[in-house]
Amino acid sequence: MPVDFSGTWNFVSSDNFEGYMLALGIDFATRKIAKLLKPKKVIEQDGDSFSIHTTSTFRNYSVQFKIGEEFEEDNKGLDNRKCKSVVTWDGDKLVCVQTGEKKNRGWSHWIEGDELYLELRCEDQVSQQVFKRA
Ligand code: VL7
Repeated sequence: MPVDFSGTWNFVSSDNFEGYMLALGIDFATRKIAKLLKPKKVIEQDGDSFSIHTTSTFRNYSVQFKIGEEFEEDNKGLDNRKCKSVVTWDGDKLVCVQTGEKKNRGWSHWIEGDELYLELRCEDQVSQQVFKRA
């Protein structure tokens, strides 16, 4: 049985989100707002199908995918760059590779106890976010 990421997850903490946003070329004003946000994640997992909704008081972002199936991602409201994304399992970790203009771009999700971890990667920057089950 694979891990079940389904549920509502509330923001706990993050580190180096600023470095990640700088690597993505996010402007100063947007970064100042974005770093204060405490986003919520709602994840629906049905077999190999996932939807991840990230919501905040400033911007929302949603993505749907099936494990192993490449999809076009537009990152609308984030850096607005398009990339080809694919999500696979690495053991109990969900690993997304986002191929496009930015090197080494992607993210991973995993669960430890009642906490959801998100590692965001872009170029030489790594940011980690922690969420707790609502
Ligand atoms: C993670 C933000 C910075 C622009 C607004 C910030 C709004 C709330 O990749 C993500 O999640 C994955 C894994 O769960 C699924 O899509 C979204 C947020 C990355 C990048 C760009 C700052 C402006 C944050 C939507």
